[in-house]
Amino acid sequence: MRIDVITIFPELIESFAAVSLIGKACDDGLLAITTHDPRQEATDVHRSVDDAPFGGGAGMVMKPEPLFATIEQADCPRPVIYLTPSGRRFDQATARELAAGDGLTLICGRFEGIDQRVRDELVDDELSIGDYVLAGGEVAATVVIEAVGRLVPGVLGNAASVEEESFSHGLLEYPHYTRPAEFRGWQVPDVLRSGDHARVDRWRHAQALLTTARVRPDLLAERGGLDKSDRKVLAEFGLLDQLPPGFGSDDSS
Ligand code: JF5
Repeated sequence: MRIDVITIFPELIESFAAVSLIGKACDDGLLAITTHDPRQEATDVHRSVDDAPFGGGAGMVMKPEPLFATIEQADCPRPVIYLTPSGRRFDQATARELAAGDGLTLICGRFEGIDQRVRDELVDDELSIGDYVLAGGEVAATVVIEAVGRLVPGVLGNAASVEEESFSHGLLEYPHYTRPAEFRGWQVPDVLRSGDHARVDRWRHAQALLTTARVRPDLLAERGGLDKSDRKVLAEFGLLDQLPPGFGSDDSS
């Protein structure tokens, strides 16, 4: 899979892409991450990539010529994606769709953003990693690279963990424990040490349901709320009364 990144801070993306899981995937030939600096395409003596906005107002806007020149000259892979708080929310479903393709290009904006003609004529999709404003799109690009890259076949050692993980089944993760069984007096739950694998699976499912109900009730609603078997497994571990208001089985509202 080829991922090209248009950025005036290529070293930010390159340092990220050189290490850890993504660095290994690049070394193994599974991922090819290439940066393109639009400043290299700027034609004026100052190598300007930004200019004042037409119509006035605060801040600067990234000029269209260096961005068009960069993308056309590098023959960047599609889809071309602009990272912006105005985009549609990037999520695991989008990561899966992108990982199923053979490449993508990420445009990192700086200043107030990029000239609208780049968005109209060059960009295929606009993605946001969340409802906050960054100083530039580079950190958002690293988020997309990691979420997509780890789904490319061969990048993760253990394919089972991809299938099992959070969001694949629309629930948040259950609690994880490792040795020691007692740490500073805090015990690992007995059920995890019982050797009863079916009961362990039910406990984990009950914990995932409870955490999701408390932290992300919207995810549980999307999944269709709690059904009869969900309530049964919560009851098995005495967790029904820990559900937040609105999920209680004795809810009279
Ligand atoms: C950016 C103008 C792009 O801030 C972001 C961002 C937030 N969520 N997803 C992306 O991107 C950088 C800032 C200002 C355009």
